[in-house]
Amino acid sequence: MPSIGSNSMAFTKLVRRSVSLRRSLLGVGVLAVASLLLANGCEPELDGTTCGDGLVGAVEQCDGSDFGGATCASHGFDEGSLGCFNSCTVDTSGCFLLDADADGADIHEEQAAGTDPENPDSDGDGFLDGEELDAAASPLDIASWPYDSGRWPNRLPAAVADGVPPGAWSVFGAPPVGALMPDYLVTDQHGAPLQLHQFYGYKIMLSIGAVWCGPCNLAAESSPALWESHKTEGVIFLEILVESTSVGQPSKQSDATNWANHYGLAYPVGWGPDHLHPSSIPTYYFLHSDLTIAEVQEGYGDDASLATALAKLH
Ligand SMILES: [Ca+2]
Ligand SMILES: [Ca+2]
Ligand SMILES: [Ca+2]
Repeated sequence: MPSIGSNSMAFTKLVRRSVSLRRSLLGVGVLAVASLLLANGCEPELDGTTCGDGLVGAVEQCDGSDFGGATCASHGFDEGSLGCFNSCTVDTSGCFLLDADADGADIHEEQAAGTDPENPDSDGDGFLDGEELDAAASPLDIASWPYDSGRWPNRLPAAVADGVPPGAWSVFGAPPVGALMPDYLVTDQHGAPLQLHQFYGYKIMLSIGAVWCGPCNLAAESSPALWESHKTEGVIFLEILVESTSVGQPSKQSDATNWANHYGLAYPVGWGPDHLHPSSIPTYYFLHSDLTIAEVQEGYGDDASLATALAKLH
C-alpha cells in the first residue's frame, strides 16, 4: 500500500501535469491564432490596439518613428519634425511656422536678429520686425525705425499699458511744467490721423506754428538738419500748424502737406485746432519720454537753444 506521503507526491505530479497541459494548450492556441493571422496576410498591429511595436495601427496617429506618412507640413506647419508620444499620438511641438507672428520676418531671420518670433513688434515702436529689418532699422530699439516710411512710431499700446491717461483735451492752454501733456489729436501731412501720445517713450519737441508766421518759416528751413542730428537719440519732432496763411485762418490739409514738402520735413507735421493757446507763435514744448512737460520756449531763437533743451530730456 502506498503511504500517505507517496499519495501526496502522486497528487503533486498530477497537478503539475495539469498545469503543464494547460500551458501547452495555451501555447498551441496562441500559435494557432498567430498562424491564422499570418496566413491571412495580416499583422496583429492593424487592429490599432498595439501601441509600442513601432508600426502605425488603424486607430493610432503614430508609433515610434512611424507616422504613417504624416509630416509637419501635413499638420499645417512649414518646418520641423513630428514626435510621437508613448500613447501613439502625434507631438507637433517640434513643428513650426516660418512666420508665426506674421511680421514679415521668418523664424530664421528672427533668430539671427534676436527678435521674438511670437511678437510682430518686438520693441513696441509700431513697426513690424520684418519691416524694420527690411529698412535696415533695429527691431530692438524704438529710437531706430524706418525714418523714411512716411509713417511714425506708435506706442499708444505701451502708454495704455503704463496707465497714461488717454482721451480728449480737457484744459484750456498748456498745463504747467512738470505736468502731463494731454493727448493732442491732429492730421498729419499725409492725411493720416496722428496723436501726441503715440510718441510715449520718445523725447518730444512739440512746436505750435502757423503758415503765416515768419519765424516758423525761418525755423523750418534748418529743421531737417536739426532732425537729422537728433532722430537716432529717441527724439521725435511734432510740428502742429494751427493757422493757415493769414492770422486767425484755421489750418487745413494742404497747409501741412505743402509745409512738409516745401521744407523737406521727414518728421510729423500735423494740422488741427489750437488747444495750447500759446502767447507766442511759434512756441516749443519739450516733453520727457513720460509725456510730462520739461520746458517751454516761446518764439524761435536759434537751433542751438532748441538742441540745449532737447539734451535735457530723459
Ligand atoms: Ca517677431
Ligand atoms: Ca518694431
Ligand atoms: Ca525699432
